[in-house]
This record gives sequence, structure tokens and C-alpha cells, in this order.
Amino acid sequence: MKTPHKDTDSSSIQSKIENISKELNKELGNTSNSEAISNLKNKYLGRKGSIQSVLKLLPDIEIDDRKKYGKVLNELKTNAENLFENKQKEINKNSKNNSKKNNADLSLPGYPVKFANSHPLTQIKDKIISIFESLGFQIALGPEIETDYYNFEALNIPKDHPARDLQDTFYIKNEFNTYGNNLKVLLRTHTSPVQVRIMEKVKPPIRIIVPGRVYRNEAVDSTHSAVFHQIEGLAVDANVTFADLKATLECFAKRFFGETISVRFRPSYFPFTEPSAEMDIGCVFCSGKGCSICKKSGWLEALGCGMVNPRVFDYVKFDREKYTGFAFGIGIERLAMLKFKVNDMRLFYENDLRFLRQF
Ligand code: 2U9
Repeated sequence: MKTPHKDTDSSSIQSKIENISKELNKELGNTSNSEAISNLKNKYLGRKGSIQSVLKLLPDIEIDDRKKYGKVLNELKTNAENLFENKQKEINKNSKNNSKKNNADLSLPGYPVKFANSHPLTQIKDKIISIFESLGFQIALGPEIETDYYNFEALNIPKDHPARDLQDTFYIKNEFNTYGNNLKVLLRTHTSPVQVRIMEKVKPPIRIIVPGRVYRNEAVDSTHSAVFHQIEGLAVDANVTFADLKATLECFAKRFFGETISVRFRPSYFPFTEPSAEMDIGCVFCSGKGCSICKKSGWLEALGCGMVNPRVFDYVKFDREKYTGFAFGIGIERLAMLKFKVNDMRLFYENDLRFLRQF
């Protein structure tokens, strides 16, 4: 029987094993690279490592303890090997992730963010509205289904006028009011009935613009559509003159097309205005030099306008001696075509993203 030695008694071996286990866990926890792991592995599992040095003491300890600590030390060894292996795996994984991160070329442009934008016709409508709002006009809206009275009669559009024809207007059949009278209901052909309705309710001074959808029974082509959009304007007060009309619309044209745009007013005819005019702008395609689009004239028709016909004032019971007014009508599609140099109105309705993304 071997004499128990100070280094090889049971409690000493036990505390050595506990210390190794404690230190190993602590040191491994503080390790973050492969080189440090390799050094640590050597320190604990190497030929001269701490586990090996305790294993070497085994032959000197009592037989009963030898078996017990042999088993414990082998478990410690296996456990240490597993800990090193797991730690190495963890380090490999982290370094892979880091190298992925570090390899990113930060100078590369990011993925483009596709912002939705408003439809080109909406952009044009908004721009027109904001210009007239800055000139003191307020927005007014009204129904798209109208009566013959508001759409034609009160606007001095005579019974035999071609606009009233079935060929040009969408009528809605057999609409009766509560008294059984046939109302002659139709889809409005312009936004003008809204101005009539406003004048019935509001006394001058009036300065309004009326954006909205209008309907005409006509064949669709590159410059016509059965459904399109207008913005009409109306200014009524004492002493409103044709000079006010010209100044307002010239100011609008310069803000909309740019300060260098030229404008001219040509005499025209509308039943609801007298005198009536059309405003042309210098051709945006050839800068007024003359091209196929402006038919060599150097001018393009932009909008219609005129002084409110006193007969319209009679319908809404405004004193025709006291008040005068000017009015104008803008086709939104037409202005969008001029502004964006688009040669076919139908493109605005097809919702082809290749077209829409250009605006
Ligand atoms: C009232 C009195 C007068 C509105 C006007 C025009 C001239 C005009 C066209 C432009 C292109 C229609 O969309 S378009 O085809 N409009 O030329 N509109 S004056 O005059 C009014 C409106 C309401 C009570």
C-alpha cells in the first residue's frame, strides 16, 4: 500500500481538478481568436498540460481513488476537448459573418427606392390649381351628372347648338323629378354648370376655379377622349375687364410654361362669353420657329376664354349693369401634352408603367 502523499491525497486531487475546470471555463470565456484557443488547448490538454500533469499523479494515489479520479479526469479531458471544439466553431462562424460584413463595398450605390408618384395628369392639375390659388382663386366642385338647364340653358347654349345634339352629349334617359317632370339629365360636357350653381348661391366678388371630369360623345383619337378633364375659371366683380383676363392668363402661362413663353390672344366664339378669345403660346416644340406640330405657324392653342356673356348673368340674377366677369377653360390633357411633349392623349389613360415612370 502506497503512503498518501501531500500532492496525491484525495482532497488535493479533487481541488486540482476543480481548479482546472474553473480556470479552463474562465480562460475559454475570455478567448476570441484561434491562436489563443490553440495556446489554451496546449496549456490544458498538451503533453505537459495541466490535465496531463494530474493524470501523471494517478499511479501514486490510493487504488480506490485512482479509479474514481481516473474516470473524473478522463471526463474532464473529453469535456475540455468538446469545449475547445465548440469555441473554435463559434469563432469560425463569427469571423465568416464579419468577413461578409467587411467585404461589402460601401462605395456601391444602394438599391434604388421606387417612390410612387402622382399621375402626370394629377401633377398638371395640381400645378394649375396652385398657380390660380396663389392669384386668389378658390376651388369649387360640383356634380358630374347634370341637368340640361345647368349644362346648356343657363350658359346661353341655344337649343339648336351642336353640343346639345345626341351626337355630342351623353344623355341619361327618363330621369324624372318628384313632380314627374322630365329633367333631361346628362353627363356634364364641361365644368361650367358648377360656376352657374356657385353664382346662384354666392354674391360677387367671385374668383373660383373648377377642376373636374367631363364627358363628350366623341370618337377617341390622339387628341380626343370621351372622358377628359378640365379646369375652368371665373372671376366676377364690378369693373372686371378684358385687361384683367389677359394679365391673369399671361401670368398663368409664364408660371406654368416658364417666364420666356410668348402668348397671344385670338378672337373666338363661345355662347357663354362675349367677347371670346383663345390664348396661344409660342410653340414648345420649335420655340416659335414653325414645325409640323404647330403647322408652321409657330403658335399652339392653349386655352379658351372671354368676358362672361351678360345673358348668363341674367340667368343667375346678377345685375348685368353692375357686374362684369371673365372666364376661361383649360383642357388638362391638352396642357399635359404641351408641357410633357406627349403626342397621344391615350397614353395618359393606359396606365403603362413604362410611360408613367417618366414623370
Ligand atoms: C360661366 C361662364 C363662362 C368657360 C370657358 C372656354 C372658354 C373654353 C374649352 C377649353 C378646352 C373647353 O376643355 S376644352 O375643350 N373651354 O374654351 N371655357 S370660356 O366659360 C364660362 C364658364 C362658366 C358661368
